[in-house]
Amino acid sequence: MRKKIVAGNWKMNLSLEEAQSLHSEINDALETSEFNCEVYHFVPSIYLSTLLESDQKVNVGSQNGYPAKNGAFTGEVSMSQLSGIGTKAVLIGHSERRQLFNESDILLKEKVDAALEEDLKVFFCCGETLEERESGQYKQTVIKQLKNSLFHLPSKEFAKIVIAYEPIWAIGTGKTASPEQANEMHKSIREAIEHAYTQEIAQNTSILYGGSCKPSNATELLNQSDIDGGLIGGASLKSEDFLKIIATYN
Ligand code: 3PY
Repeated sequence: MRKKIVAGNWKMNLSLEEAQSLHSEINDALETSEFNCEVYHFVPSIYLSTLLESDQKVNVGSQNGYPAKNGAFTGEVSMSQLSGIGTKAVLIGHSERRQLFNESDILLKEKVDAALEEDLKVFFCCGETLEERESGQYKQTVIKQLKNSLFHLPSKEFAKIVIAYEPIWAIGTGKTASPEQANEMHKSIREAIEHAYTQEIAQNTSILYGGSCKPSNATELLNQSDIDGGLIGGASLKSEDFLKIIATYN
């Protein structure tokens, strides 16, 4: 049985005080309620150490990491530094990293390898632009991202990956993929995994949906047959909204 996962991507938001209080509100609420999924907060890296100290029900992960262990890479934080302070997981390939920071499939492949070497749980993001969706090339685009950065992994390593499908046209735009559009892509991703690996691995891989997922659309999206959870942007910044989304899996 694959795991259900609800993960908040805070992006570059919140003061330290706000971050601490949001993290502990979610932890406290989960202490006393039933929930049937793993929960993650992907936080700005300067808050990792502080939040890792109170890492209880909510796992704390980084939004990025650099593949080299150390060296002259001003401003970067390495996967080995992340794991050295107890970070559990890392987001790799979010569309904002691909688009705003020109991260290529080759760099993302190096990041995946470095993160796995450090035993970090990899949440690998993929997704197509509006242009690619409208041209009908959306499945090919996403499968190519997986082939280029993930499918070189041996089965044992690939089995540790969580995939997050985030159509770029649904990020920060208020637009959401319909449950059918999202599930169709998730099915294609699962088929591609089966093709590259085995049916068992494909069936065990958690594939999350991301892109303007909020309480009002979470129930329908997250209950689709091939959707195993959500990577939540704006709605993860409000404890009430994030808890409602987590409650989808009660
Ligand atoms: C969004 O929902 O906007 C996201 O980018 C989640 O990662």
